[in-house]
Amino acid sequence: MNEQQDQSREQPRGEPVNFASPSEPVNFASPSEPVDFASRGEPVDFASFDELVETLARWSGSLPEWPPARAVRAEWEQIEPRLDRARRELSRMLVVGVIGGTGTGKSTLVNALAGCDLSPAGDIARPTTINPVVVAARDVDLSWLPVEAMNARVVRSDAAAVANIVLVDCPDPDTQTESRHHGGQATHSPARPSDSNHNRDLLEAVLPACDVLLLVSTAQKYRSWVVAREVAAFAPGRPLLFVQTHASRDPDIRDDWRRELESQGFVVPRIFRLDAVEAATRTAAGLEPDAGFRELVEAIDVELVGRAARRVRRTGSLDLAGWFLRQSQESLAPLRGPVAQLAAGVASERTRLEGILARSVDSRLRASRTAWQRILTGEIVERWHGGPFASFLHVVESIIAFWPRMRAAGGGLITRLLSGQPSDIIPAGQGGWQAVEELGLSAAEVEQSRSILCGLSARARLAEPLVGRARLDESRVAATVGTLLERTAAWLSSGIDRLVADRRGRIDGPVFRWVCEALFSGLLVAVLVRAGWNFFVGHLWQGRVVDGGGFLQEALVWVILWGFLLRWIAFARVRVGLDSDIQTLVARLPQAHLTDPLLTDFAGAADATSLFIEQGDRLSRDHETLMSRLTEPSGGLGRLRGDSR
Ligand SMILES: Nc1nc2c(ncn2[C@@H]2O[C@H](COP(=O)(O)OP(=O)(O)OP(=O)(O)O)[C@@H](O)[C@H]2O)c(=O)[nH]1
Ligand SMILES: [Mg+2]
Repeated sequence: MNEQQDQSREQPRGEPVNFASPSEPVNFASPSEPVDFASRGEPVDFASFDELVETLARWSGSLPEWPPARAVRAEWEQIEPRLDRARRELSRMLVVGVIGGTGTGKSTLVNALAGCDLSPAGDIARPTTINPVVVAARDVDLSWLPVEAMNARVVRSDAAAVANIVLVDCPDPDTQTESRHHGGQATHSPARPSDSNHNRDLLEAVLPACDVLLLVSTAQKYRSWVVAREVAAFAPGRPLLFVQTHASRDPDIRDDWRRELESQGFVVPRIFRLDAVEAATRTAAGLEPDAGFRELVEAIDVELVGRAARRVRRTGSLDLAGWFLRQSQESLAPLRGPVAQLAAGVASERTRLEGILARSVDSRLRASRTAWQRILTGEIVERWHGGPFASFLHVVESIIAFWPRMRAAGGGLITRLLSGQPSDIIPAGQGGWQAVEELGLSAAEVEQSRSILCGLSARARLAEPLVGRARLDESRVAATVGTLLERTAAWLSSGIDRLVADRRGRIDGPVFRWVCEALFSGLLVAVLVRAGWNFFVGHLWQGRVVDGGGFLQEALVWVILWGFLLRWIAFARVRVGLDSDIQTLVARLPQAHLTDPLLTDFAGAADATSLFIEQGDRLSRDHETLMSRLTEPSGGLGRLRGDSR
């Protein structure tokens, strides 16, 4: 028998008209829902709850590689079917499981509620109830209840108290094994719950089918029967009723019991106190029930029947989701510190490696004076055309271009970039650490950072595949170094371009250019005028002997020297402040996150785990908001808050 046929059972007798039709597909977000809730003044939008459930499902499965997140997922997989079932069976009548220590009067109470002796009760043998007894109204179809799996006996009752609920008289999980072990003899042994206990299995079959748990205890049993131990696993999301029996015989222990329960994490708004034997007697005699029993019957009617049943399920679902969130938060709590430390560790190791890279780049750039000179002069000369000084510069440039270029061939990344060679070529056989040695990033430096982060990861329970090892294997070294080089080259070449463009702008103005041209041309004109004067005035007019090519040679030397002086002044202007510009360029290096590929696995893991924890916090807040919008379900129903004090 399975639980899915609940949609097709009969409408119970005396069912209030507002009870939703069983065949109606029920969903928290269905349009009919808000009407029901609005009428009760409960402003919870259950579409929001559906959304929360969906987000919880997504969140719990979002980081399966992280063991703590996997544990959260495993917990969710236990919870989800119950939430789903509660949603599908929103309008089905509630199953109330009566549980408690042996001899506390569970069967007597069930009989009192059922109005006749349906479940054997007494003192002849302990425990009296061996198998669960299911009490339901005569016309209620129980095909949805896993009676066989529960090993239960079904009995029918016409009593009003059980007209709209299904009662299950559960055997005491503490004792059944012991009694069976002793051949069913009446032994009142203080057996302890254990996983080998057959009754735990039985309870595990019965309790999942129960929507509400009715805890029965007595003045003698309420301390020794540790409710949390037996029921805690099933209590989340299940409203609870607490009943002290034997009222005619025992003192009132409700205050003390409440404290006991509260210390176990239960919310206990109310404890009923009644005498089941007396109640049964009065019912049989057709007398008015006494106050305690009447209050319980009324509470069942008000809190568990009709619309209240729907509310119980909804509240229970919300409670269950909250319980799951609290459990998750609790299990993630010890990891908050380590995850934050890992994130901080990634940041500090990143800064350390960036510092190493920045220092190397800085010293390399400063040391490459010749290369800077060449790149800057090359840039300027390329742009200067059409004047005698420009022509002089071009001639000088083409003469000196050979030697330094040849020397610059090969070399490291910075040398290649400054000599205008393509930066994207990693020389053959240099895929390993030696390719980035020039940048100061040796295998030892990187391994030092990675081993620190490995330690922090282990504390945050992060391992492969989320994070790698301290020492990268060859293929990863090649890939990482390749990416690092690529990024550094791209960043450096754009930085160098910007720097060069900036410096070029200082002398590229027409005024400076024309001043240089004028000064250079001035000497040329002076030489020509002097030569013309010598020839025309000195030789032809005054009859002096022409001094041949000597003057021209001398003039040429002066022109060249003057040209070089002007060239030096022009380039000096470009060079002034180069060091501080390099410093500015290098200061921007951290923003480029160039060393990220070296620690990318740790950074990714720290981000993913922090995000997982943050999302859990956000979901808890969302849940709290939903809970705060839900008015307390009732004055009588307790619940497991989850955090025992
Ligand atoms: N005076 C008094 N006696 C009660 C009350 N409830 C139960 N008893 C008696 O306590 C004894 C045990 O009651 P049961 O109902 O069999 O207890 P149980 O919890 O079902 O016990 P198990 O089936 O063994 O788990 C019986 O003799 C009952 O008559 C009560 O409220 N008042
Ligand atoms: Mg019993």
